[in-house]
Amino acid sequence: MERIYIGMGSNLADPAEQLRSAVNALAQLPQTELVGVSAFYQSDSLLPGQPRYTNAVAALHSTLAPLDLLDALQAIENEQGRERLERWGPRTLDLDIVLFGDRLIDEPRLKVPHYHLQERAFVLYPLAELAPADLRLADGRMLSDLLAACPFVGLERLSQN
Ligand code: PH2
Ligand code: MG
Ligand code: MG
Repeated sequence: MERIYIGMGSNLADPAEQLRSAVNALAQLPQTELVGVSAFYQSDSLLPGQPRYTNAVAALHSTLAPLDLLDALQAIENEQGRERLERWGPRTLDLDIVLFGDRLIDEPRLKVPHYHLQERAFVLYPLAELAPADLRLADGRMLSDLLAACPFVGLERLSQN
């Protein structure tokens, strides 16, 4: 069993409902147990001119191999109407593998830890709700250091999922 953190995001078609549906789908993945979901957070899109995002992080225990999990996440994205028109385009659902146990993965389809983790408050703060305070990433960085370097700015933590 490995502990895996999934970053979830949506900025189309009722984002909070998209995340709730995604959580249900994650809970039904084979060889996988859903062990936690952070609060939902809203923030402006990194790309201007798009609707605001709702983001959260889910924690899983799974024996799926990383690329099998990636396939399963993409199937959930597609199921929820994800259209891949442009890189960083608005999306009904984005499911990213942020951390996968203590693995460093560098494959054409999958880089873990997630490339932009350190600059994305909308991933780091929900992650910090679920991860141990002293979490060390597979590349040696401490989650606490990434948080300290990434201010809680522009994030709105919603009181209800
Ligand atoms: N995802 C992007 C681009 N911009 N902005 C926010 N606030 N949240 C996201 O999840 C996000 C984004 C591409 O993955
Ligand atoms: Mg993403
Ligand atoms: Mg993605």
